[in-house]
Amino acid sequence: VGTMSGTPTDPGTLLASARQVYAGAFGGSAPKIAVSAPGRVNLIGEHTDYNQGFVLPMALPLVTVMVGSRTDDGVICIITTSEEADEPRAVKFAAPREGSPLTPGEPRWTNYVKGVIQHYRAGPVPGFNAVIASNVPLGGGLSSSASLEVATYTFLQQLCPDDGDLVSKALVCQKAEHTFAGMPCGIMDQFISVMGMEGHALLIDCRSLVAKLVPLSDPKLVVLITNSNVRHTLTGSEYPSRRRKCEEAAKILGKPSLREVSEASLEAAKERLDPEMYRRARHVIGEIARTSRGAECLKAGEYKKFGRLMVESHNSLRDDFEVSCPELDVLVAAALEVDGVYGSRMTGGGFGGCTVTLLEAGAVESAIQHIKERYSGKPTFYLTKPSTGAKALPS
Ligand code: GAF
Repeated sequence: VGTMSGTPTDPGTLLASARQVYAGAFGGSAPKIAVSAPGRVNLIGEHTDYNQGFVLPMALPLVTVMVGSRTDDGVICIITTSEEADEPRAVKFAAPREGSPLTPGEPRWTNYVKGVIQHYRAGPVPGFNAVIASNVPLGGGLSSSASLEVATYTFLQQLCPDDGDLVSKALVCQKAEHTFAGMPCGIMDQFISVMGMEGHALLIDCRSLVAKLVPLSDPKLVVLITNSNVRHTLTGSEYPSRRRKCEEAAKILGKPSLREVSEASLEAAKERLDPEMYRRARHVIGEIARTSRGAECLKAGEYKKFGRLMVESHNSLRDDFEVSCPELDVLVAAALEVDGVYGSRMTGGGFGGCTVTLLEAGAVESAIQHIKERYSGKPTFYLTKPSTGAKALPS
């Protein structure tokens, strides 16, 4: 990961600092368990996962790490080193038992952890002490929450092993987000954080939950992430209301999901949907088609074609799905003015966060320079490579 305006802590340093905080807080001892789980960037396929469609994300070298050890007192004690987390940053609570489940509450950052503990499949979870550290920007649209959930699950697997089924692991983490964070997200973020593969993006079919590897390791190609540093809150009403509209549209069209609706049948049924619902459905149906075409283009090395699909995706998210914002639009427009840029779009849920730009390696410096000149805010840049999913680290 490289950046022109503030280098994120490298994973080794992150781990070392988590270990140090652990030793300071827990009597000088070394943690017996260490795990990491990545954030993600989605190349194309936005707001399609909860419509049973396709998505094409890759795991990032930005990660959440969790270190810790089992205790015998049935008490869970967790510290986060994140300065952006709400207070308090150290919490203690009893491990869940039959009749006394964990419940969501304050501070909010603990809900992602508690939700996973509560829904863990191979419980009962014993007491433990742990420290969490992350270099995934919080609320930046790069799945800091999914990386926290998946790190927690991976940590629990070291404490009390489960059967290792990766799809169920992603589903439990998604359930934690639904029930403890109140965010009715799709499966993309947890899935890629669990299953990411170095050198590959994943074309995930969110209906069958089967993923195909899409190689992405051409040294002439760069994936540049630009953080607008404008915050979004997806737990607000916008995300759930988009999701509801899509589900209502599918229902009116007599289908289980918008995945089952073709562009032609949407046009034929246009009069049966209110105009807003029609535009939302048009985005989703077009985006699902763009995503499977996009995967083919990447495989064939047709970067210009892929770039055009990225731009179509952005325009559709801006105009039909209405989840972009002026800052993201400026970042995309600026990137597209640079020679050697194939395509650019907002990535993630929207309303702030990041853009993703695909470009020739030789164009990176001029792209960053130009975007900085055009954007009135303070962007952060990440040059990223598709990375590995969650894993246990040597302790
Ligand atoms: C957020 C959600 F968590 C994902 O499930 C997905 O819907 C995404 O927004 C939009 O594509 O990251």
